[in-house]
Amino acid sequence: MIKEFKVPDIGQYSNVEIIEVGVKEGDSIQKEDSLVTLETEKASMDVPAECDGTIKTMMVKLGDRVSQGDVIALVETADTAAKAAPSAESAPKEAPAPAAQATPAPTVADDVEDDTPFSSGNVHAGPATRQLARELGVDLTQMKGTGRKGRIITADVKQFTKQIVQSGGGGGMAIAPAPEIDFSQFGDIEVAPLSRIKKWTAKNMHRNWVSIPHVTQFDEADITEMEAFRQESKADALSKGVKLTPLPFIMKAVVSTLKAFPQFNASLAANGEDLILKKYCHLGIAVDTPTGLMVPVVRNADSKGVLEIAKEVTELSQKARDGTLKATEMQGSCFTLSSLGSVGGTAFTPIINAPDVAILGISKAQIKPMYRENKLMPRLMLPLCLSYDHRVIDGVEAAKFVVTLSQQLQEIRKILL
Ligand code: CAO
Repeated sequence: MIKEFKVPDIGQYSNVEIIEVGVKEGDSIQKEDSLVTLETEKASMDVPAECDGTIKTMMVKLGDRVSQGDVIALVETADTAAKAAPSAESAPKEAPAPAAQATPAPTVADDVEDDTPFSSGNVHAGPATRQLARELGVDLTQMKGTGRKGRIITADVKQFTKQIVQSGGGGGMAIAPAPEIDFSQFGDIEVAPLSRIKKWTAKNMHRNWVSIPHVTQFDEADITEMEAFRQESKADALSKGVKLTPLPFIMKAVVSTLKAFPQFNASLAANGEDLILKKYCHLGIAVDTPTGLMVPVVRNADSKGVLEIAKEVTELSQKARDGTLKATEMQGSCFTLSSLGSVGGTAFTPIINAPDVAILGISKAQIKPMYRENKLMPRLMLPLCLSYDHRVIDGVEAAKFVVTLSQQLQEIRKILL
């Protein structure tokens, strides 16, 4: 028997849009399977099947508008199918629904204690769950339902989203948790707890690494003249109690380059749509301490001279090592420098110190044969490694920044005089 499945009583609503069609012609359906989902301005609701059967003809499609009594589908009901197959061993279990039988109400309710299971394609979930998944941008087909009859409930959507956030990934590439390994099975071990600072650093580094698309641009600056100038100035500085390393010169060159590229002296707003350009220039300096990495901030580096900056870096790094830095002395950086120049290495890829949008890594300067004025000359070359936030800064801008910085370092006297 062919039966018309119609839009049931949907209260005061009429001309309601079909936002989802869960069945197609030829599908076998069971009583209460969702045929279509309707959406009013207040809620969405599934229209469930009145009884078991097979969809013969779909009378509606996605986007159509329907009202109470409109025919959704022509369905060959299960009892007819059984009658048409006399060889079938079992008789239909249910009597055919009389035409006058009340149509089941649409299922508006949802979530944990929803009594009405419904399905759409392969996904069993109610309207509120679907809406939540749409809002959070997660895919219902990737979830396992913990509701009755395996349906997906809002708690499943929240749990699934939480897992993605915690693993720092998404798009089907969520990071699997690291396996717990008993290393003592391979030999003697000792367990040393991480310092408070290292734990804090680990959290921030991980967040910055997974949330910022990093790219690192490399270059070398010829600091032969800068080094000569530093050697000339060293004794005088020392007489004033200041140890003059390359770092404060590099900081002055960075300040000058930031003036030319204000998008590097900036932070991405929390809305992800605005760039906050800073009129001040505070520089973060990565300092290695026995308990871990700290980043004190030299404020208003643009209004300070090399000696003043050198003195301040020495004082701040000493405080960091003594553990006497105040929280305020670690806040407000615009751009950070991380120098491994005293240690060695040719290059590295520093992690951005958010909310900065870039960080400059400095490796050890080395004398290299460079081609100048048609001949090879020994020059002191300083490796520069600029990691930048590719959401904010384009590759060309980063390359220009590093080239400019390199030129500023090459002609450092011009900046300082
Ligand atoms: N190339 C060659 N030599 C360099 C150099 C470079 N790029 N940078 C510094 N040096 C030399 C200095 O000139 C000094 O030698 P002299 O005494 O002969 O002049 C020596 O190395 C030691 O310098 P320093 O370390 O005392 O001073 P600094 O100004 O270079 O650095 C500070 C200060 C606080 C940045 C540093 O002590 C420090 O903690 N660095 C580690 C930062 C870090 O951990 N970064 C990684 C973070 S993870 O991204």
